Amino acid sequence: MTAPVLFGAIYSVYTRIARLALAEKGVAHRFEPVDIFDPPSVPAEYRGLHPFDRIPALRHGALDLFETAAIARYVDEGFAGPPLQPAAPGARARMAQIVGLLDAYAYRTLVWDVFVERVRKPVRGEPVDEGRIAAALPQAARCCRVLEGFLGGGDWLAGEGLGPTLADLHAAPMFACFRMAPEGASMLAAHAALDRWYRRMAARPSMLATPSPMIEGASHAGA
Ligand SMILES: N[C@@H](CCC(=O)N[C@@H](CS)C(=O)NCC(=O)O)C(=O)O
Repeated sequence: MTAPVLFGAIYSVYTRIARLALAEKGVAHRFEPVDIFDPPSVPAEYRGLHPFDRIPALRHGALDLFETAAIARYVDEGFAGPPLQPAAPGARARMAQIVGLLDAYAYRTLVWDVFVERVRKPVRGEPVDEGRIAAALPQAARCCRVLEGFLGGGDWLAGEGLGPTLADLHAAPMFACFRMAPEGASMLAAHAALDRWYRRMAARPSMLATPSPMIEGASHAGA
């Protein structure tokens, strides 16, 4: 079968999660840029791949997939390389729980309410909604507290006995954004184990190989 094709944007948090899974597994693939925040540039073919107009999506032979958690799971289960999910049902379910809570409770808060408001809007010359940031911080703190609890003194969110799992790969791009805001950096510093976890993740070759232009400071409208 031909190599998988990942459609997405290098500035995108969710695309980065999929790229991390591909990199951690060492899967050769093609990257097809789709700038979802510039609708006229999005190829018609892509609209057929993702019925909700988001990125990323993955094509592998006859299989088309959207939703990052599903893509990352397929990358782990469909290819050789180090396992990114615990084998034991309980540990695997806990990993899926962390991925779910990141999607449901962390992404919008950490990325849109804090990072985009505090870091991206000034770059774009847009007014910052201080109320939105202030309202998000308790939820951000709750995310930090819960995730730190899952670390439980270990190195990874759900991977005792393994290296990082899909939970770590899901979380790291969100925290890469969050910590760019002073509020995020100080909140991470106040959660020492989570801060150490982030530094551990940030040093991985997969993270170093998938830098986000937004985090390096280049201007872009999206998140
Ligand atoms: N549930 C989707 C979320 C993907 C998502 O929200 N991607 C963002 C970029 S990081 C996007 O496409 N945003 C476009 C928009 O909000 O219009 C997944 O897990 O893949």
